[in-house]
Amino acid sequence: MDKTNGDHEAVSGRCETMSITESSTQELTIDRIECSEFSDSDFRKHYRGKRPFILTSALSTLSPQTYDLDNLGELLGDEQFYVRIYGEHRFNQPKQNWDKYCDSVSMTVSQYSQLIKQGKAAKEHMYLAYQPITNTNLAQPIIDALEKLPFELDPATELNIWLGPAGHTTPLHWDSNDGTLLQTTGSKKLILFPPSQSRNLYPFSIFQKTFPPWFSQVHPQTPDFLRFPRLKTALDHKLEIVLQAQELLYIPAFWWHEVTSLGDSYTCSFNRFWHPKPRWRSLTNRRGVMISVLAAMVNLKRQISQIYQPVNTVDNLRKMGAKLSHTDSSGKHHTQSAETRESSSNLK
Ligand SMILES: O=C(O)CCC(=O)C(=O)O
Repeated sequence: MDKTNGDHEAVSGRCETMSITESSTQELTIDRIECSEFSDSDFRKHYRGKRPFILTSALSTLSPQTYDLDNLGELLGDEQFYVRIYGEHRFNQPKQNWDKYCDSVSMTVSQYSQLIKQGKAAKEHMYLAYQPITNTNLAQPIIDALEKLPFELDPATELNIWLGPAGHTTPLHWDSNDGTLLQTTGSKKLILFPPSQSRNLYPFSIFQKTFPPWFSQVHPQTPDFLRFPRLKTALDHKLEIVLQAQELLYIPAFWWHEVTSLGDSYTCSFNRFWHPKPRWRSLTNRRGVMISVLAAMVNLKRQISQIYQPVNTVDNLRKMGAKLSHTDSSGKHHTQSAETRESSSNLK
């Protein structure tokens, strides 16, 4: 994702502002605004498509106990979810050396919660990421909270859950729709850059097979200026915030973001994407448009499903009683027990 850093006027008088100095002349900020003091006209005038902001008290109708690991396991029952497995060593290497984005496995939330509690999810960087929950009994209170927001949004995707151990980082990327990230448990550090910095963040090439082209090659928390000299300029435009429980972050389409779960336990968030409005805003990002066109031309969708295609490389998945899954060339998902998969395939 990437976006334009729009005008920078703060909504006067009622925002606590977190600011970071940009190039000593211009100040970039992410406003923290109390939900009851925000309006649709504030949204359209100052933020929509222009800059991120945090709404506090937006999720006060949600009970924190609901998102307790045991309770989530009970609420979601036998439902299977994909869990990404990045593995112990991927994050210690430059992204150019990754052989693939991640492996994945499907399991219930109860099974995954055990892995979090035992520390295995943290050790293996396992993340139950971007899984739709719209059809579960977890969804309605969150959808109700989103419907009560004091500004208008046009849904582009389902409601998704992001559940994972503290310490995990979702690599720097952008999305082509506006996003809202709702934090229900724990806190997350977000590093954001405006779309204007895309070139200085070295996006992966459209032809590269490991990462989709909306991911950056850089690690902003451990910068390699020899390899990526323009990153120095991007860092002058960096925004960094900590999203606390019960807060909601609005991320305009095409804004770069890297997300790290903080604390020493686990975090639970939900997100939903929204069509950029007015609709022509999607066309204002040259790279976004180019990627859409190329995607259509080279059937990028198929490439991506291959990138995420689960492969059994983790021996102890079998011990976890996990189910492995894969996507065939027609896009259909297949799931079988780790035991079966291991004996019927030569994948390591
Ligand atoms: O919470 C995360 O790990 C990533 C969330 C994200 O990328 C998003 O909401 O757009």
